[in-house]
Amino acid sequence: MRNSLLVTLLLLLLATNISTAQQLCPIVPKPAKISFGNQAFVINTKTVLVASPELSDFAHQLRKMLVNTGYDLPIASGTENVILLRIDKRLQTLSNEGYKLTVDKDKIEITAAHTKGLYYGFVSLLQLLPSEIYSKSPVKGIKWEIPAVTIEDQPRFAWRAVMLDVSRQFYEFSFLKKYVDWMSVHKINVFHIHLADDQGWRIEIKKYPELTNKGAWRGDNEVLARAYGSGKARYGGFYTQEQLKELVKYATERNVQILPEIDMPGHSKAVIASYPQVKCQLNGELSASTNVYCASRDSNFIMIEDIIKEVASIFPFEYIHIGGDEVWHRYWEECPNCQQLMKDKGFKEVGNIQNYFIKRLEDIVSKQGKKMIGWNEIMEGGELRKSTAVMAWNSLNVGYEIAKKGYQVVLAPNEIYYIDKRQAIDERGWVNQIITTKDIYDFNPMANNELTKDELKNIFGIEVCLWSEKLDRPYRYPEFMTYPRLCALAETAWTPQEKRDWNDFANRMGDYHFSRLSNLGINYRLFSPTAKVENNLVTVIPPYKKAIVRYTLDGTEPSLKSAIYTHPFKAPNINSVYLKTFTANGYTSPSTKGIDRPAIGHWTPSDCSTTLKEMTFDISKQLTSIGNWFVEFRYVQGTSIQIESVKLLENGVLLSEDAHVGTAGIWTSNNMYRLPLTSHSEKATYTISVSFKSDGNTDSQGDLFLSLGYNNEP
Ligand code: TNX
Repeated sequence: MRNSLLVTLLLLLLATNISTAQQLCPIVPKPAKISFGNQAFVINTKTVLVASPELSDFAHQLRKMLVNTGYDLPIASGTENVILLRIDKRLQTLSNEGYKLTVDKDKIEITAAHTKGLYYGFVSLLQLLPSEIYSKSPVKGIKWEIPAVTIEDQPRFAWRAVMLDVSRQFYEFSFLKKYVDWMSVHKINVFHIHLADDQGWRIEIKKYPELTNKGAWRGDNEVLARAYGSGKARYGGFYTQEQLKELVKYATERNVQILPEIDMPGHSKAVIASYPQVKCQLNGELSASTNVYCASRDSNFIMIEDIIKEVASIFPFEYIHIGGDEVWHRYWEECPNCQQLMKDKGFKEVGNIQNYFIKRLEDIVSKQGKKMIGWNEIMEGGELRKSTAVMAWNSLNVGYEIAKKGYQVVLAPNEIYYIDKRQAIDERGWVNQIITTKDIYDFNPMANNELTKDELKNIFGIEVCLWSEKLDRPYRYPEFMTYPRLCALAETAWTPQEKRDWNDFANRMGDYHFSRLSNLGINYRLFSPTAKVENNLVTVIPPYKKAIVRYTLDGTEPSLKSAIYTHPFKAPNINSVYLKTFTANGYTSPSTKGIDRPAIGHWTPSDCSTTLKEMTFDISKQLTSIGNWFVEFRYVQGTSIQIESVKLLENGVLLSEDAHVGTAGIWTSNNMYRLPLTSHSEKATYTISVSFKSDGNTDSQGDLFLSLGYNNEP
């Protein structure tokens, strides 16, 4: 009896020891090295910040990051209950951004070769505290305890970035600051702002006031036409140079560099609308549609130089982004002056004009003491300076090819890192592709066997891009699109590949990080549940260990009143099982509507024709109740199809029809067809008849899905 008690005690002791050793790391992105000790440090009235005089300003800044503890930490000397900041040049081996952080009962010590590293040490320190440290204001009644740890940390990539397109939608200045705040929590260090595009010019340029007087606005009485939900009313805005300087200062304090982008020579409708002389000499429709600078006008380069000069004076970052993407060469082909330029310069193809233009931009940028970066199309038509960096967006392979050529590359491949794409099939997004947080997390940008180690070193950064065409609504959707996908990018960019593991990350998000995002006030997308179904038995897969999953069986949104999932259940209709994740404090994910719904049919190249064609599918098995049913066309590959109408028939008799033009392709629009069913008969045969044609090539392929409308509403 006594013996077994002893054994139990021993086992218990062992178990607690193991659990401290295996303690889940709370920090996102996960540090390169972390180990846990035993006795925690507690911030209290005795705590002081200790820093040498030259770090005094910096210490004051860090001190503010702890205001939520309610303790106004003095900067003083001391030996007990101290937070010590120290520069140690020997830590240069961890790069400027690396740091060491040790926490024990009496002392916290952060050391780094540079204040950038000290800052990141502090960012990690905050994530060892209760998540209320990120609240809007001081929180009472919390024990501000920091577990004993030893961390040695440094980033995997030098360039860890997010891009925000402020042209297609205009964001209030205050939003930019919040965006910076949030990214700095994740050790993201480059904020790329897409300041000029066809739909709006967003930066004050003193020498060319019309750029913002006119080019920042669209609507029915403006030089720019309405676009993407902006409507008839005047829509737009811009940032003054004062504001942008303030943003730079704000970002610098948070280790964030601002990369300004002025997209040229294409995507320049806003410039052309404000200063029409910059476009090519063209006639008719071409003249009206052009969004490309004329390459033959020398005064265009003078204007660009003036603009870049002002841009360079606002942003201290060593790079300026000049765009360079999607330039429609058609305009240069049709412009007599550009044709003359080709003859004069002995250019063989219009692509050489692109190279000529980009090289002149290189000269202009380097005259300001800056390096140039541009989208991968800047590589068209000839070589560039090796100091020029390339942002690869067309595909991952394009990025690798350019790195192979010896250029510095930032990978921003649209197929993985475009966070304007939807996160689930029934959410808003630019194209049909779904990119989840897991997709971003699971991708290793350095996994390429074709490149040598040295060539791979040319890939010095990774970046996600938030294009804004479809972000006009709902309110705060950009936050939902950015988080938590940016958390996944941050960990890819910071943490050594061998330390990355999706389950570990998902649990860390669930245990710690989602509540930080909540306290920061971010409208993030909580992970939705998934499920497996076998013979109507539903087994839910919670997205992380502590996830609370609630479900309904009747196609209604799960609420706090719905059943909590505990074990597999039988569902009469899989289509109307809805699942939703809830956090402990009631924040919810979007619902998973229906589980693993199989397609009700497909279209293949052999079904395609360039004239209208009918296809019929029997859906009696799936159409099990009354309600607003939707048929959705999901493109898989090939060219797109155009759908003209979808009919629902009962025993061959027409019940309802939705006739509207929809497209299913890489670009998808109006591809859902609504077919209300007001009475349902068990014995009837239900079929749908689809009328569609394909665009040009007949190699299109895709699937048809059936779903019951949300809450039975259209
Ligand atoms: C392509 S990415 C563009 C953008 C669009 C984006 C939409 C790039 C350099 N050009 O202008 O917003 O696709 O996903």
